[in-house]
Amino acid sequence: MSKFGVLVMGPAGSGKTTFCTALIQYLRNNKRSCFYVNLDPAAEEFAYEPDLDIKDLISLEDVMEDMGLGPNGGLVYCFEFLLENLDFLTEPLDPLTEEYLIIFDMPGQIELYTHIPILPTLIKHLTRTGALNISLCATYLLESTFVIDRAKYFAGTLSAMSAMIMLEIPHVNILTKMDLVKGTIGKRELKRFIDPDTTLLDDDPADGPAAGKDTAEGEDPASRDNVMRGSSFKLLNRAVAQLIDSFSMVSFLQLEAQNEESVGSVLSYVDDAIQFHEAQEPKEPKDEIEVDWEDPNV
Ligand SMILES: Nc1nc2c(ncn2[C@@H]2O[C@H](COP(=O)(O)OP(=O)(O)OP(=O)(O)O)[C@@H](O)[C@H]2O)c(=O)[nH]1
Ligand SMILES: [Mg+2]
Repeated sequence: MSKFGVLVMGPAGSGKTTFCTALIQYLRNNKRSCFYVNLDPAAEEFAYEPDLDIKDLISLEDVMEDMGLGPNGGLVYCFEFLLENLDFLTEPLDPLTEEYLIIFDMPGQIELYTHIPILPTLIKHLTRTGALNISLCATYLLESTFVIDRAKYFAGTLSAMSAMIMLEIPHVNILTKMDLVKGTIGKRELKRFIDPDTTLLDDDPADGPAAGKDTAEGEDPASRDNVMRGSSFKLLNRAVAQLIDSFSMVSFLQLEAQNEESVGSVLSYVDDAIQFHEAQEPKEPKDEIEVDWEDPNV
């Protein structure tokens, strides 16, 4: 029996929990079953109560207090604890049938997706044949408001690519909160963000006349403004953009969480990536008509 799931990742505040809520609502409206797993040990508020919540295993607040750790160290501790107690996931997920979409709502600490090998270990457990055998699609969410700050946009895109390379499972990148930028950016311009275009750095509206120039005499080279418009910062951004370009792996879907059509469209990409529909049992036709072949009127 196969199982299906979607892992919702992305930086803090990128709209992960809102996307999970919108997905659950959409699945319910379309008579599909889902199982909501919260893996953010600091999350408090939910529109839909999780079916499984990491806070029932371990709470970030307790860890920070008892171990004297900060929020990031505390989070890493919580995930290491989860990896030592995988039955917490296995037992409730094991009985789920192929009709369910299991939604994993992840925390927003970016280091979890970039350089700590905790997630690959967790994903191996979720997807391995013989263990839970979940056909899993990763989604990586990035705020569309990043398009205003191109350096930030490329940094975010690099983190999405890093997660893609590290996790090695089907992966969909999503620009969220599209309603916030819709009226402010033209279609052609938006396309350059959907398929990252390195030339975005050549015509950055944030560049003033001083951009790319080294610090003038008497100015503090370490001040934030000088660093951000200095030639080294430009070169760094260009290198990041070229790295993204040379892999040509990243492109984005667009999401407006309050728009049902938009949520349905993102879900169809996820369904395709995990081949959800191919695994479903054909449903019995509802109104089967009995035909009496002996009847001369038929
Ligand atoms: N306008 C708009 N706001 C959104 C959308 N999606 C999320 N938001 C808002 O963005 C903020 C953060 O959303 P969350 O869903 O909590 O983000 P998150 O990624 O789960 O945050 P963390 O779990 O703290 O990392 C909230 O105030 C949401 O209401 C959207 O599509 N449009
Ligand atoms: Mg959240």
